[in-house]
Amino acid sequence: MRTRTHTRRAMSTALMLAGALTLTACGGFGEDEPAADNGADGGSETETADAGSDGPELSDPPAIDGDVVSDGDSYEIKFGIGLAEDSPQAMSVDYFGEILDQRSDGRIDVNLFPNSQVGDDLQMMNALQSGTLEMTYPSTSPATSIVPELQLFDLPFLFPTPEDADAVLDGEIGQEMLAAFDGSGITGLAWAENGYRQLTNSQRAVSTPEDVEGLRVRVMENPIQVSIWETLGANPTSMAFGEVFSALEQGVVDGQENPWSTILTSRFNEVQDYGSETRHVYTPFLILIGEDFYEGLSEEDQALIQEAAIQAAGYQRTISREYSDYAREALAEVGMEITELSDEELAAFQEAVQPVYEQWEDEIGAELIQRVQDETQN
Ligand code: KDG
Repeated sequence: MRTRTHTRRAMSTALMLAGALTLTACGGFGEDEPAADNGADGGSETETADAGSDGPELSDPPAIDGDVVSDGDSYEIKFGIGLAEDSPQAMSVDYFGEILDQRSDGRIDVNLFPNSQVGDDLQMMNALQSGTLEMTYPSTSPATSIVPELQLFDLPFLFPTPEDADAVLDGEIGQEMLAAFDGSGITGLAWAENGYRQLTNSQRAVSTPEDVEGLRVRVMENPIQVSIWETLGANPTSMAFGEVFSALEQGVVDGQENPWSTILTSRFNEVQDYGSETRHVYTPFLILIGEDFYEGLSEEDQALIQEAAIQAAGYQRTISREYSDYAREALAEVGMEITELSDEELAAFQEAVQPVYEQWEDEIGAELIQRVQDETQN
């Protein structure tokens, strides 16, 4: 059961960042979306779900232990994310900030900027490279423009279970992928979980690939995501996450695909009537830090930040899976018609997207794909 956390949501600093970053419209929500919860001093207390509320019952974060590094400079880490302040992604950043606050003896202050406030995923990664933002937490899909090897994770139905994903992300392949950021201006610190993606739309219940024909589907800014939905007969449009809510609301697209917890915390159910449990792609999250910023820190602080990122990522995967079950039920309760696929219907989707493997195998690497399939079939 999560407890009250003190998290700085500094809107005032976001305005200062405006000059340095290209601000997108407040991401992911309609006009009436409340601004990020922040106080006059940028500080705020965030009430998170507890057993008494009708929110999800989530595991508490692990107790914070480890050496305290008191010696060193005091500084701020501005941490931008695309999702809402009540998402598992944001909760894990809160925990990351608590670890650093305690273990740096108050020297390191983490400021969370949720809802694509300081840019979309691509803009936030560019801000890490230019030094105007210190950390961000994107899906792998938009990061393929910086590290093409990450395209592996865009392949449909790659991980049959979350444990299969854990084995790859926490093994050699995951470490190789994080190391592939070296020299890009960004340092990869840890792997978290966006999760299994589900299709939603405003037109009809979807249980077969034929039902997808002609649907205008928003996809992440990534060519394999476009290929998947073109192969299924849809009409895909690449778009930054922060623009999705208004595009759905205005009917620019019929549907989108994201994990249940993102669909709920981004309030897509307000503009989407149908959900289908397709689980068509498992998307990891990356915890990233600006390379120059990180290399400029003491070795002790680098180690502290790396440890905190790994701990926060592990906690995020736990609550991501807990939250997913809750979000699916909550979406049904607020009226979304959710279609579960039978084994035969799921097999039909898996067969229908098989050409995506043939189309992208040469670019991603047949050997790498085989390494993952060997890992997941054991
Ligand atoms: O911060 C992560 C989000 O911006 C984004 O990656 C979520 O899966 C996502 C999407 O559909 O863009």
